[in-house]
Amino acid sequence: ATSASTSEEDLFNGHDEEQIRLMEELCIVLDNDDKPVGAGTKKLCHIMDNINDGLLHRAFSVFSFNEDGKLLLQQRADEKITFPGMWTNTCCSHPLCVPSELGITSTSDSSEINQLSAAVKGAKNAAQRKLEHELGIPYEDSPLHKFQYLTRIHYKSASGDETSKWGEHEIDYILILQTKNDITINANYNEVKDYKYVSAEELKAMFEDKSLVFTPWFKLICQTFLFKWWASLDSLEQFKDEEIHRL
Ligand code: DMA
Ligand code: MN
Repeated sequence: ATSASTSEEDLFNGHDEEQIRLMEELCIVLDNDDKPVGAGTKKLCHIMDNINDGLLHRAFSVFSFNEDGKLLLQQRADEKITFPGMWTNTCCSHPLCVPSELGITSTSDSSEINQLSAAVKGAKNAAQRKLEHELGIPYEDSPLHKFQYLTRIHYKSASGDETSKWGEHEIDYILILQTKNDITINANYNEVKDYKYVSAEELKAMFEDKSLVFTPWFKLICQTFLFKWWASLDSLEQFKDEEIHRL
């Protein structure tokens, strides 16, 4: 049978059933100023043709550090439809179109600052949910008050080369989580292939290893902000802003 280039069989050909199922999740579709304008399936939000037409959605990125100041990295599972097998920050995903993650404000306090703080709460709830789903980190090891929101990053990237059908186009909420050394980690191998704690020096050495591949958003954040944050984990407040950094 003939089919368009973005037919169902082409898009999901050879992919993992569980990861195909997760493509039904409802992401928060945004305008350029991070204002929610609707819902879109994870599938539609990550199709490069739609992204090239301007489709943008909300995301979060967690950077979790232990008491020794080491950062928890993960290597994405080969089952992931987007960016498989790549090394990246602790945990990334999307706040979903559910009340706890949408960041709904009442009309009486709809100032921009209140909208941002409601959206940050939604991102923290989503982050707690996904740390548990991907890495088996129990909620008691990631209490909501321990997440520190820093800023937002707007970026776009194809998953693989320019010909790839999948990609990302997000406004990404950056969350820092500082934990004890002995938190529980119980990886979900459908999500995560490997994980490890690294110092800044160890991460820089990993970047020199040509056999390792890193996600584009993690590379962008490393090139811009990460090492400044990392050097000041005790005084992160100075880096907090209400901006959307377009990378
Ligand atoms: C998407 O992460 C979010 C960012 C910031 C790239 P992901 O592909 O790991 O999402 P999920 O785990 O929901 O598949
Ligand atoms: Mn995304």
